[in-house]
Amino acid sequence: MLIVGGFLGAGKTTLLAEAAGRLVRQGRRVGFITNDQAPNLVDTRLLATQGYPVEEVAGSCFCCNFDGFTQSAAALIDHAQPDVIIAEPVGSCTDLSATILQPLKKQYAERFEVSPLSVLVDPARLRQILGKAEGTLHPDAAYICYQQLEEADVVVVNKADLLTEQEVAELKSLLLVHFPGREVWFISAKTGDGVDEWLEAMLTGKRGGSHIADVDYDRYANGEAVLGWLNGSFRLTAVAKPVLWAEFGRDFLQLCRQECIRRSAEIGHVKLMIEADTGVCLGNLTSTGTEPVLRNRMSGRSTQARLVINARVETTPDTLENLVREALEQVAGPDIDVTTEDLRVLSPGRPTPTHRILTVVE
Ligand SMILES: Nc1nc2c(ncn2[C@@H]2O[C@H](COP(=O)(O)OP(=O)(O)OP(=O)(O)O)[C@@H](O)[C@H]2O)c(=O)[nH]1
Ligand SMILES: [Mg+2]
Repeated sequence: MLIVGGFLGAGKTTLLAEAAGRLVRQGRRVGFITNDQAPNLVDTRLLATQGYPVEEVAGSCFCCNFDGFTQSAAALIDHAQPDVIIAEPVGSCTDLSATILQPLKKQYAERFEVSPLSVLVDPARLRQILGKAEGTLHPDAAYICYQQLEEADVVVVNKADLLTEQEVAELKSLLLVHFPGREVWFISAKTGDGVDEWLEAMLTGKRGGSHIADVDYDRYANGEAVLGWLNGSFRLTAVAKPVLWAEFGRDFLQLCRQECIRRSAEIGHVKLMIEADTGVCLGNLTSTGTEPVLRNRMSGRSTQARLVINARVETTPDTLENLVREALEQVAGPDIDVTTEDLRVLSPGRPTPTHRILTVVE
């Protein structure tokens, strides 16, 4: 059981899809458990379209629905017999060691070997939460990101392709001061650098959950509550002429970014997936300070597509809904018809874990 945490947009799904590909090439079977506060998850669609068996715990995080988590694992074992189960918790979740890893070791020692808890972090966010760059996240959201690293067995600084050697050295020494005793990796899920070595180290049989953070649940709850949450699924139909959906996705994310900047609403993650008979397109926006990133695997224009949007932004759910609807309307214009299939907006409730074990289970 390989659980990989880390803040919104740190690159968990990108890394885990990359890791799964490597395991499959080695002849190992892999299954995923994804997690969100609401259905229609880009990550689930993304992994499922790559052919992996995926179970989704939707409607609450793993820690508040431990039984849902273990039932998903049991379902995966039943229908896919995985050698490795990879689980990605919600990016705003922390205290996983006390609420997931320790209970797994205590109650399911016979069933699962629990790998070290890896926590991914984006280098730009890391600088912010360690006070080395101006912070745009709400202090309580930054607190969650810090606590995630505090409870990690293994700190994984992802997106190392964006760092110079000097920056790597600086971040390494900062991590040593803030999180002594944690194994630290610098990898790039994008280029694959360090992924094999990290993966091998996680699957050697070393047990996870050697640290438990002293999490202040008031700050944790507030750090989640400042985020508006939107999951939506839409049908897109070009009424005039066929469309390059990647351009549509990029324009939509650009508009979202501009609107968030105008409203001083920091972005946790706005991601989208567009599926058409010409292929798939993915788009991500991980802060107001960065440009959207599009990964286009479509072969040309088409007239019909399905769009899934997951947005986590520091604003109220109502404002987020208006922002997304207005951006969609503007990008679609008169030439594209947008039909909403499903739309959920919420603000995460106070986390109330099923179990919370505050001593390390040996
Ligand atoms: N430059 C760079 N970008 C990366 C790397 N890994 C991931 N990304 C990008 O980071 C963005 C977020 O990636 P995801 O894998 O969706 O992040 P996540 O942690 O799963 O996000 P949530 O599920 O929302 O918590 C995407 O635009 C990725 O392409 C990396 O190693 N280098
Ligand atoms: Mg993800």
